Amino acid sequence: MALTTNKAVLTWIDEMAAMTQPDRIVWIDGTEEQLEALRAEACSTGEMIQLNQEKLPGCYLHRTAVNDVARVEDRTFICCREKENAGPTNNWMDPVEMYAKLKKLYTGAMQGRTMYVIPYSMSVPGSPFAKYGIELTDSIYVVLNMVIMTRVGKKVLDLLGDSPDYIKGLHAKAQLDEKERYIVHFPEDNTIMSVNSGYGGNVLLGKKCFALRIASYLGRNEGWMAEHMLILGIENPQGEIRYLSAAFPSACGKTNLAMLIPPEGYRKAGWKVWCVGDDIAWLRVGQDGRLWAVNPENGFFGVAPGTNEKSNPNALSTTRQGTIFTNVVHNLDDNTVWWEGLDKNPPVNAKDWKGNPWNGQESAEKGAHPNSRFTAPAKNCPCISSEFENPQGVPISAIVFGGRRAKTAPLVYQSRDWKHGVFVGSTMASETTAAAAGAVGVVRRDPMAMLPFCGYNMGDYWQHWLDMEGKVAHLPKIFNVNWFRTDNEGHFIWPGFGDNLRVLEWIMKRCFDETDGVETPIGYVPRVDDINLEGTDVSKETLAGLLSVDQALWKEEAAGIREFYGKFGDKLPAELAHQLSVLEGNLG
Ligand code: OXD
Ligand code: MN
Repeated sequence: MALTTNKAVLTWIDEMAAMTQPDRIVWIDGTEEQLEALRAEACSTGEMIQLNQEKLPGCYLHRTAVNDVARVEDRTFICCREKENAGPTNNWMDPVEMYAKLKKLYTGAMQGRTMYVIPYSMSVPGSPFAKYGIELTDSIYVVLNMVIMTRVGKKVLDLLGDSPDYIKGLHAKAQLDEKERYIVHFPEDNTIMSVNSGYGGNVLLGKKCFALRIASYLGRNEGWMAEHMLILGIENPQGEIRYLSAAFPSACGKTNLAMLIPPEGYRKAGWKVWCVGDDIAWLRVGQDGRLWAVNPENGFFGVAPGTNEKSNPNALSTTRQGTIFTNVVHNLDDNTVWWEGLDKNPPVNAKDWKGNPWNGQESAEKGAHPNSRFTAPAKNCPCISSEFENPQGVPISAIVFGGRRAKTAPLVYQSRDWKHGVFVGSTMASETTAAAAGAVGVVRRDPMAMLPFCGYNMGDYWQHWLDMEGKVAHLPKIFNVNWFRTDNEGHFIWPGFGDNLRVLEWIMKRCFDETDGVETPIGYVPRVDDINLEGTDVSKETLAGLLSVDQALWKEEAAGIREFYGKFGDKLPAELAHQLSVLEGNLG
């Protein structure tokens, strides 16, 4: 039974059903009874495995196909009418051609299957930030993940009413054929189409596809921003909470930073860190002229390997109930899960992420896929912010960019002003990781960590960032951090994790004019005495090294930026070309 009388919705679903030819159509109303029945069905077919309900209540395990374990950037398209509007960093195809190609792949793709209709909201339904979507999928796994990651149910359709203003998403697993796998966005049609994949980032259409690619396009047209950013609140001993948002390329420890536990000395003094979001921020200008942010998601789709009691106890405890694990190790002895970096006791009697027998004490092969994931409800997180559901969001004082740079970038520096900050964000670079398919360990530029997620020409996106300056009366200050500088043996110099709060403390003080900075050719760095090192093994000399700016390396960096900017031709904002010349000038 359809849960709405909205003509635009019903007509679209009829068309999609005529093409994909499912045996039945099921509307997801969001009730627990319906979800429980779906979980049981998924377990009966082997699509999911129910885990030990005493140790992990409400938790399940899923394995994807072995050829389908990560986002596929080379199969991801932005299909707007003009190629130029997708820009040099996106794959593009003419929409007419792409629709025709997809039609062939979707025709009959749901025969013998059920089409689930998932009405969902990104952000709190009914809030000023909220945007609605409907995802059609033939995967129960997708339904159950979307229920964790977004706000799903009939209420969304009630709020949508008769409006045609929603994002259409169609997902079909088809044959999981990697050569015919497409993740396609039609920003001008509010449409997302995903076929031949079952992996989260490609199929949970509310996340990267909607909340970043489509939303970034909407944000530009409507005067707001959709960013690949965590949001956190830092509470000082006086009980004042200040918020920042931070962009890092995939798998740079964003979830860890978002759930940071202060070092002991800080905890004792009364510092607390509150997580508002770990991956995506939507930012709007508030009535008070500040920039306000919400996390449009409702859960965390985090990388499992490396998550442990030390690196991220909050994330670990978040995954202890109501969580779906994907591609981790299944411990057959007690029907729980394990992954590399969880602890030093890999199970002996287990199955690896492919479902093959695996003995963690003996096997040379990894048991969990490096990009194995947990999908966990945000409300489980011990440090979830009391403002998580605030429909107005939180006011942002600092925007932080970062990446993995072994040598070039100092531990932290502050941009001179907004324009320079946009330049800093546009030149971000990092090493690739396992979150995206392809080579690991290669340095690539990833402006604002949005390279794979910007739904339009990146040059126009930078201009949009620059234009925000005129819209926000009280602009956040912009910083860059690098937790990953290494010594000559390749060891990380900065302890990272909770100790990153020492750097965030400086950042917040700068935002409130409570401390000074030292000017360098690339921006302001802290005075060595202004980063609290008490309780660390880091000496002042080491810190001085971490804060140093190597002119020769930065000349190389500037040359790299010039080359990168060259790709954007006329779309490169003049202001950014100017900022690059200023940097070159400063370097002498
Ligand atoms: C992710 C990513 O969040 O790849 O999954 O950025
Ligand atoms: Mn991400």
